[in-house]
Amino acid sequence: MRDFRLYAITGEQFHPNRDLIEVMEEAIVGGVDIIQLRDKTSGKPELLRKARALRELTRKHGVIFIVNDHIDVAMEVDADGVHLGQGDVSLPEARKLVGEKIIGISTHALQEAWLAQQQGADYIGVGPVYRTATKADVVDPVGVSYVREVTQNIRIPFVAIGGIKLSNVDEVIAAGATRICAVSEIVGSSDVRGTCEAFLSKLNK
Ligand code: TZP
Ligand code: MG
Repeated sequence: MRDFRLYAITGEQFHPNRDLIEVMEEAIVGGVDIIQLRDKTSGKPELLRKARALRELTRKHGVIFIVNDHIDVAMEVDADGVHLGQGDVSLPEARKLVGEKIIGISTHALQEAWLAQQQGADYIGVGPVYRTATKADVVDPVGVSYVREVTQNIRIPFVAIGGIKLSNVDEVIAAGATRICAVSEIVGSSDVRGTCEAFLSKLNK
């Protein structure tokens, strides 16, 4: 897959008065190079509507577009890929369905990271690094020590996620992360573009 540095995931609960597409476009202008539609509440028609709109937006800007959980939606809107958790359909099963599209896998321990790498994941999520209120089915934070372990042991691209803020990202970068993902810190910001630019300037140091 094409490499990326700053990964934004949708979280509409963090901008109740702003339009999804407007917020994600601001993130793209700020330098986000991959976007994931993550929506645990909408029904299929609503999901498809959002996915189509985000596909159009990301195509216009040349940004990678990933759909969380819903392989059918990803295929229907021709997203670039899907992101799956440990409890979702297995990677080999997903690969049969998506072919060459990107498959990202959430991991919380080195054993999961190894398996994802061995099974052909295109990238892995590494986290939650810090405590986060964004994910309901919370796994305990894995800390920057897991970021360090993955940096030292895993060859495929990884993105650090979970409770990452401008105020703590330096520590995550120091542990070896070169790609960062955030939900609330980006889409909940009163200056989405500025927040993305600030993340990138830290990543580029
Ligand atoms: N997966 C691991 S942590 C997380 C997901 C989707 C939520 C991250 O949200 P935030 O607001 O950046 O902590
Ligand atoms: Mg999932």
